[in-house]
Amino acid sequence: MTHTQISLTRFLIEEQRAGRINPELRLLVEVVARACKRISIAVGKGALGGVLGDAGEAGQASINVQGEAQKKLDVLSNEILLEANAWGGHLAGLASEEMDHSQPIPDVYPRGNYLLLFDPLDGSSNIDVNVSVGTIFSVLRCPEGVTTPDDAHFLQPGSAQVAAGYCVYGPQTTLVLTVGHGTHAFTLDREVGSFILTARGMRIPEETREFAVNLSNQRFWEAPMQQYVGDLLRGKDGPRGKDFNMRWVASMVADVHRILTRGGIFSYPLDSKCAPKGGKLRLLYEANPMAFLVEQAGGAASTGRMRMLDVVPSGLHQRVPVFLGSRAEVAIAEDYHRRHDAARAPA
Ligand code: P6P
Repeated sequence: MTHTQISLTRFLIEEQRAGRINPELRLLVEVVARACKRISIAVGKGALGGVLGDAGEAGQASINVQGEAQKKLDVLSNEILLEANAWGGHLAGLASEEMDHSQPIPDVYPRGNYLLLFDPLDGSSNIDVNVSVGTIFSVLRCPEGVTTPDDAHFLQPGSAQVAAGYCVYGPQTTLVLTVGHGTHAFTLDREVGSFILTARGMRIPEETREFAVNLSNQRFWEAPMQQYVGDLLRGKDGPRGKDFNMRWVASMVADVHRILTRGGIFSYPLDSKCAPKGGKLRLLYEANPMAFLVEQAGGAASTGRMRMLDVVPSGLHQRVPVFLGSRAEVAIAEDYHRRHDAARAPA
């Protein structure tokens, strides 16, 4: 690390010195970052580490609360985050995509003022084919006077988050973080073992020519989504008057990182398959942290019909439709939904 490089530790100390975070939140972020380094090492070993493939014994798949087959790395990543966060005294409780219910910090350790929620390894279906995956996390305050938090205490709107971030395990291992004062990226220097500040104050371009959606679901989408994407595909011959490019990694962390870096719009909308569950992506530990990061970078995040960070959660594993990215493009997607709903509203 050269003298001009700023480590995550120095960045957090300077945020604390500026009064933007307190020592407990600084410790929380450092602990999560250290856990992400361990996950990065495990992910990077792949087949050599015996960590690929599905979890479970003797051919019996291990199914999580989402009804999804767990990968070995899903389970390992979850265990790494649980162990790393148990003893520090910064958390009162935590919740994970991989656990049915939230967990208070064990009685043997002191409890702190924060709640941590995470998807320990998002996009895990990509692991076995060596495509980028990532860890997503969200930090809330534990409600005043609550010493043993339960699921209900985690049901806070995304606007209540005090910090959020993800770590993308790709060609680089990069931690992207907000504590409510901009969105910043830190790239792991594997030789030193430190995250180094490589982008301070990321900004998403207002406009874009790039959209990210799983087009194979097109026939299942709601009408406004079909029309919105249909107009994107018509390009300069259609009402948008310009051609668009498409990307779909099927790993939210990788798609969002691209959008934070060069703009775009990401969408996992309602479709007739996932609508009964409310959507595909989870509100508390996928959509909300990504929405916080994106808004802090000048972008927008929405369900298609309302600001994501205003959604009042009704369940720990609640799912929502997601539109996020370049602010002007998200507004256009919302307008397709608004016009559709208005045309069908009772006179
Ligand atoms: P599909 C990964 O499983 C995930 O939760 C997100 O990371 C990703 O954006 C989405 O699901 C991919 O879904 O239906 O394209 O496989």
